[in-house]
Amino acid sequence: MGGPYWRMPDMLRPNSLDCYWMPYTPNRAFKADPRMVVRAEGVFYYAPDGRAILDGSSGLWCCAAGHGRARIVEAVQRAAAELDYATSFNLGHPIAFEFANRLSGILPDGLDRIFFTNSGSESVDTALKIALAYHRARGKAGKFRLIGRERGYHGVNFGGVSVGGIMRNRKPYGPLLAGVDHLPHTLDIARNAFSRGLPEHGGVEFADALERLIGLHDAATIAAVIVEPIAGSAGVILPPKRYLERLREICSRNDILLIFDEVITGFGRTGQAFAAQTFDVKPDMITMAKAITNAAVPMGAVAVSREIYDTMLANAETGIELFHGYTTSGHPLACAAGIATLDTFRDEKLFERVRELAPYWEGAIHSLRDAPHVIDIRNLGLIGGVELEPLAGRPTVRALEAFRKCFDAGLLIRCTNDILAFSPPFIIEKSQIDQLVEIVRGVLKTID
Ligand code: PXG
Repeated sequence: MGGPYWRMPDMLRPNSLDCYWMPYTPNRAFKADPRMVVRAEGVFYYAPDGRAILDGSSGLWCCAAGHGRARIVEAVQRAAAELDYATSFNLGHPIAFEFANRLSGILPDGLDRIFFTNSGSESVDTALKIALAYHRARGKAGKFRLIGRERGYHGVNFGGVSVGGIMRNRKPYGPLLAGVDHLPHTLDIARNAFSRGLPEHGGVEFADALERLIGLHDAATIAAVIVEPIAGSAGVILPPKRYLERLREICSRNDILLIFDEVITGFGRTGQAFAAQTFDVKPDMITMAKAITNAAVPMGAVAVSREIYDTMLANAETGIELFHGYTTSGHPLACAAGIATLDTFRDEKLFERVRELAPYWEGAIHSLRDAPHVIDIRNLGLIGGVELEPLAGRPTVRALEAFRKCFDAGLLIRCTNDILAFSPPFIIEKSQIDQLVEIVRGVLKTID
């Protein structure tokens, strides 16, 4: 075994890989042939041997402003020295209020009450609980049902897995939450392959599946629908035209809350701060995480409509209106990182940059259409998905092989099923987009 990991200086190399149980990783295979990074700056990671690896996935849809941003680093350092920690239960610290105020400034109008969490998974479970508690506060405790979507990913906690629609995330964990149902996913390669931006076909008909679920369960039992405006983890699945608008209409007509899970699409990825703005559809809650702090410190949040917040407060006769919260909700270091991240997005006009780069990105990624194995390409903002024909009888193998070979060729991407997913930092240059596409093209030519 002579890979880069084994060439690390002894001082840098951990003495054993055994103790760390890595998440979402085949641990045995990984530890036999580890891939490591030891540093990051701008759009590059650096391997132990000093090799630069172009970050085609912003870490994991996280580091939208690029890596190692001095302003964020310094803000976190200052915050750590000033107030390392304070609880938010019945005690305030100014920076949490300040960050919530700043977030409200980039959210859709009226979605400006912010609950802080530490991850996307916690944001999702928080939003689902708020939905149930809100209906109860209005005297509608019978609205308990939660509707997700096939192929949806809403994190790994029990609520999120229950409304999620990825079988392997659900199967080991028993019956999950009761009272959950799922909409069909919106991927329709037969009709929409190689769409640029939003697909043309199926929007209204996919959304109308919600009418059927209402027919089955009765709207009086349904609390909320949760969807990712663009499904990320399942492999970049875009909403066909009119889909989100139609879901909004049906939810409003039936007194059902609509939750957008914007853990991936939030913070400029689609060219506006939130996909709700890009698509001009206003949900009742937005969940977020990842790029909220450029992932420099873990954090998540739920933006809640005033109507929900005011109703909860008005109906809590005395005392606490929401029995929910985390020890590290509104952590000072995370809030400091978040404010510095918003400053960076604003001062470097990074959301505008996404809008400017998007047409170039679209052209570049769609140039892979003729590469071997490619059966669909999907894009929006600075998001791209390239779907490969699965190897006969061996699904996922081909994309995993592409992922490994891209890494060896100096490019980090994501793969899921047989889909390659791309989400580069917003500071990527056009020449680096070309480099990314050429590495993928080269790799696709070499795999079976
Ligand atoms: N919702 C959505 C839409 C997500 O994409 C989560 C919730 C959960 O966030 P946390 O912070 O709890 O992980 C996510 C996470 C991938 C990939 O390969 C994406 C995520 C996680 C792991 C892999 O695209 N997104």
